Amino acid sequence: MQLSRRYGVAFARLRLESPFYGGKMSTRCVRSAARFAFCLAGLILSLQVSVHAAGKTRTYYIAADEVNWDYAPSGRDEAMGMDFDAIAKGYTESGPHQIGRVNKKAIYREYTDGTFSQLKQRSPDQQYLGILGPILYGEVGDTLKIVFRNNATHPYSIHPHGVLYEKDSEGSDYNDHTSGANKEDGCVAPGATHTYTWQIPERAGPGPSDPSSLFWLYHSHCDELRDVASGLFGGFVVTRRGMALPDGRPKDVDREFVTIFIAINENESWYLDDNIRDHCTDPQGVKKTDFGLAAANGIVGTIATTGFAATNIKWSINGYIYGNMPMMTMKKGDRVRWYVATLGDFNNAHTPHWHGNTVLVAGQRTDVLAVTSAQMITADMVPDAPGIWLYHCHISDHMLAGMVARYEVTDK
Ligand SMILES: [Cu+2]
Repeated sequence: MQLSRRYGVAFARLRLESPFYGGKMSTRCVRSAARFAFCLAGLILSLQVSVHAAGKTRTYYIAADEVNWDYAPSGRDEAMGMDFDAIAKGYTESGPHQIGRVNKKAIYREYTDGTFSQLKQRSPDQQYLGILGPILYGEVGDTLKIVFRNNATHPYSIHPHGVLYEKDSEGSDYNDHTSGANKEDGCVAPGATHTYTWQIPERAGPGPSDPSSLFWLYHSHCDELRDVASGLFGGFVVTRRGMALPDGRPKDVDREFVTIFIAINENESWYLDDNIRDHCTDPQGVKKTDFGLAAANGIVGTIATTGFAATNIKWSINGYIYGNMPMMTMKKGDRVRWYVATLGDFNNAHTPHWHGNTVLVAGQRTDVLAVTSAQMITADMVPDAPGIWLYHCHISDHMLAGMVARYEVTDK
């Protein structure tokens, strides 16, 4: 409104002062010209608003599925290029009082349509996403519609960060004085389906110091601690208005990588007892509270001890430990965008570090980030150093416990 008025006044002034109009016009003429300009500017502005407000509705079909997740599918330490050492064996081998690298979990998986009969396959270059739910995309002005099917045996939900939602689309249940349909989003019963509607207004998009896109987490929030430990988390990218390709990805970026550094605490999982039963050879003898005192190599004071409960925390990136994440590859000179986050209990304060190349975060240069639970950071890299490089948590014992991946920069 204010803008329209300003345009109208400016237009009238232009005509008044313009020699083209002879420099002088009657007051009546000026008034009608101003009115015309005012209306025209108003019309243009309202047209723009309606075009923007329309946006796109992007529909995703996501289920919570129970799977057997393997934290280290190759069965060896790929980061070091060797067999597991004594410490790594604690996290990866099953035994009398060790579950090992395969754990029953619930994860978000994307399907092609509302029948939930066909999984949407991930391309080879997306395999590194591992345990994460599907990465969704939206541009400011869009709406995300999430059709959620709970195929699991516990009630779960999807709670998003950042976006605009009403009470039936929050994915969380607490004393908010709502009732009826507004309660159906928080704990979706096994076998049930719920549709969440998330709008992406300006305040969910990149701020003045952000690059053209940013990252938001989503996760189950029926019983937040246990649901996240069970494996239900993922995220979505929001691109600035006018900066998105048709599929929502930012147009000024060549490669994007989402990495969630997460100590997945299997002791907090809904499936702990299933995993003890299925993988420990002496399930009756398991002491669930045993955190141990020393590491397998005798070092005291780290988190990497031999206790049952300690070996049951998987210090992962996207659900992979000890370099088992499929290689993230990019070319020298690519415009690479990293979305980095963490989630979960008090174990989740991490310092992701790139060897070989540096990143820009909100205009500041670094090669180490600091993230604590549910923080989300966007970092831009233009790699100039070709090679295979370590990408790991810089907290030393997290690294010892397997929080290590690699990325590869190829020469053009
Ligand atoms: Cu860490």
